[in-house]
Amino acid sequence: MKPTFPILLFLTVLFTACRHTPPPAPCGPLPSERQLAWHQLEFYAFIHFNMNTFTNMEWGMGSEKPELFNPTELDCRQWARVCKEAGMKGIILTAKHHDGFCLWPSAYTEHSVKNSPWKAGKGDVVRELAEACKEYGLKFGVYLSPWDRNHADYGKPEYITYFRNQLRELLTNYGEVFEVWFDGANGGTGWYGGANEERRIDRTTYYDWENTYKIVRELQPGAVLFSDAGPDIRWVGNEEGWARPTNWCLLKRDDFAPGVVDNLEHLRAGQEDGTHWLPAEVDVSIRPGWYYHPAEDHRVKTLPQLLDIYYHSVGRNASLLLNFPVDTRGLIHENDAEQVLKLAAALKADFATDLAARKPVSASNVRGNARKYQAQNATDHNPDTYWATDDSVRQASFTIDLQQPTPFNRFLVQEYIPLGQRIKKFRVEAMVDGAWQTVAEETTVGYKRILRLPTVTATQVRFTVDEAKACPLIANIQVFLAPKVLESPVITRNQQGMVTISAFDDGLDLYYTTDNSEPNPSAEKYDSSFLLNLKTTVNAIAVDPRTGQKSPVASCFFDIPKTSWSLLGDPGKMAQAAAIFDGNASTALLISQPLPADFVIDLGETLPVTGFSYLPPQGRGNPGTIFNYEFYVSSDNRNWGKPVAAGEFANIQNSPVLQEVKFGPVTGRFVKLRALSTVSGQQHAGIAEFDIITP
Ligand code: FUL
Repeated sequence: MKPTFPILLFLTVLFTACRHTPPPAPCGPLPSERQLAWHQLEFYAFIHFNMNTFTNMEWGMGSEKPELFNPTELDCRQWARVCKEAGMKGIILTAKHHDGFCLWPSAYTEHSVKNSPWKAGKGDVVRELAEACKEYGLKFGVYLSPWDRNHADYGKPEYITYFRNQLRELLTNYGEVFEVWFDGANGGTGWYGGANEERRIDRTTYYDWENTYKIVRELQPGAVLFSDAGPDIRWVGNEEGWARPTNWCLLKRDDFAPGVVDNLEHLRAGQEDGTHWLPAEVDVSIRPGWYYHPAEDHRVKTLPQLLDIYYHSVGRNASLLLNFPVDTRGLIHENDAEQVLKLAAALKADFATDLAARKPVSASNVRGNARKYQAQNATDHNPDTYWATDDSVRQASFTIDLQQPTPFNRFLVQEYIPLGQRIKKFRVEAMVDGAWQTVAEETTVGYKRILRLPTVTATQVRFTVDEAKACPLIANIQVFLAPKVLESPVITRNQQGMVTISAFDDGLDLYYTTDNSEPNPSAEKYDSSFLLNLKTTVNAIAVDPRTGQKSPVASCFFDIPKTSWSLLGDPGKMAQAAAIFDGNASTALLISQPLPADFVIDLGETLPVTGFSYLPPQGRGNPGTIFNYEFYVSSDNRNWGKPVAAGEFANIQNSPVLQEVKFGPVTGRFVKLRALSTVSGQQHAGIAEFDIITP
C-alpha cells in the first residue's frame, strides 16, 4: 500500500523540522565529564576512622603513639555492606587526618598502621576498604589532610614533598579513586616532631595547589577534586547538612582558595554569575561528631533529621556526603546503621511510584516543533533526552495530565546540565477541582531539585519556568506521593504543667490518653498544649488521616507537677533555673563555682520523696556532667543531715542519658543535689533536666 498524501506531508514536515532545528547553544560555564559523572552519584559516605577514634578526640595533636591504634573487629566489608544497603554510591575514607597518622603503611613515615598492634603492623585499612568497595560495587575516595600536626617539617617546603609523595601512594596503589578530599583546616598548634608549637602557613601559596592538583589529574584523571574552592567540587559552607534552596553550580572560583573563605553564603548558594562549574557537596555527620565518641551513641540523627538533610542537599542541587564515625571495634555502630537504613527505606517509599510516568504531557513551546525536543522527553526516565524550547522562549509551561484526581506531595525536576544551568525562577501549580492553584514558587533547579509539598489532590500538574538565563532544557520531571513520616510523637511538659505533643510531619492528627490506655483515633484529639497538673503517663500517637496509618505509641511518665518549684541560691543561678524544669533536654543550667556545688530546690510543699532523676547537659564534650554526687532531703533548708543517696553516675561520660536514683521514702520540702566531681574535672557543674520521684 502506498503512503497517502497527508502522511507524506506529515513525514516531510517532521523530517524538515528535525533537520532544521539546531541544538540549543551551551549556556556556560559547563560541567566537565568527571563532574557530570560525579553528579549522578548523589549520595555517598564519609568514614572518619583513625587515631582520634582511639583517643576520643576530634582533632589529635600529632603526638599520639601508634600503639593506640588497635581496632578489635575491623571489618571494611561491614562498612561497604551498610553503605550499599543504604543506597550510597561510594565511600571516602580519612586516610590521614590532621594528627598525621596514616591508615596505610606509607613508605614516608613511621607514624602509621605499620607500627600499630593491629594485625601486628601488617594491616592496611586503605587496601581493605578499596577491596571492599570493589566487591560491593561502590566507588572509593580518599581524604588526605593537608595539615599534619605530627610531621616535623610541617610549614617548610620539605613537607610539601612529603604530602605529595603520600598523595602519589594513595592514588597509585589502591585502584580507581573517584574523589580526592582536601580539607580547608590548615595550620595551628601541633606536636610537629616534638616542637610543640604553633605554625601558621600562607594558605594561598604554601601548598602550591596547582601542582598538587596536577598529580591527581595525572594519576586519577577521572577523580573529582574537592576543597573549599574546588577545582571540581566545592564545600557547601556548613557542616550541618544543607544547601540554600537557591543553589547555582557556578562560582567565581578564583576568589576562593582552600581554607580561604570570606563569604560562606557564596558557597551555600553558588553564584549566578560564577566563572566556573563548581557544584556543592554537603558534608555532615550522622552524629554530632565526625569521630566516634561513646557519649554520642544516643545522639545519632533521627529519621526526620536525616530526611531533612537529604531533601536539603540532594533535593537542592547538591550531593550528600554522610559521615559514619566508625567505632573502636572498627565497625559502623549498630545505631548508625539502623538510622541510615531507616532513611534508605523512607526514600524508597517516597520515590516508589512516579505518578507522571506514561501520562499525557504537553508543553507551551517545543523547540522547532521537533520530536527531538518534545515534552515527552522529560518523563521518559532517560537522562540523555530533554524537552527544550526555542531560543527566544525563556518562559514556558509543561503540563502533566494525571487523568484523575491524584494526591501528590513531591515534585522532582532536573535540568539537562551538560549544556549549563539556566533556570532562575519556576513555579508548580496543581489543577484542583477545575482551578489552578500555585503550590510552589522557587528559584534554581540545576542537576536536581526536589520539592516537599503539602499533599494536594490534582488532575493536572503544571511546571512553569518564569525566568531563565537561556531557553530551558528539562531532562526529567517526576511527581510522587510520599508517605507521611510516622515516628512516635514527642511529648514534653514544662514547669507550668503544660503538655506539648509534636509530630514529625505535617498534616498528621495526634491523639492522646492520660489514663494509661492505648491511644487511638477515638481518644482525645490533640490540638494545642494542655494543662496536666497530676502525676500520670501520657500516651500519644500520630495518625495519617488520609491512609489511617498510625505511628508507634509514645509514652511519657510525668511525676508530680513542678509548678511551685524553685531553685534556691544566687540570683545568677536563678536566672537560668527554668532550664532544668522546662522539659527541654537541649537547654541546661551550668554553674561555675569550685566543687562541691549544690543545687537546692524548694518543692513548695512537704512531700515523701523516693528518688530523683538527673539528665546531664547534652552539649558536646560533657559540659558540667556530674560524676560523684550526694543527694539530701530537708524539711527546713537548714538541717540537711546525712545524704539519702550518694555515689557515682557510672559511665555517664560515655552515655550521658537520664540517670535515675531511688531510695526509701524520706519526707521533706527541700532537696539538694551536690556535685562532688564532674567527668572531666571541670569546675562548672550542670543540669539539663531535674525531677524527683515520689511514691
Ligand atoms: C573539617 C575537619 O577539621 C573535621 O575534623 C572533619 O574532618 C570535617 C569533614 O572537615 O574541616
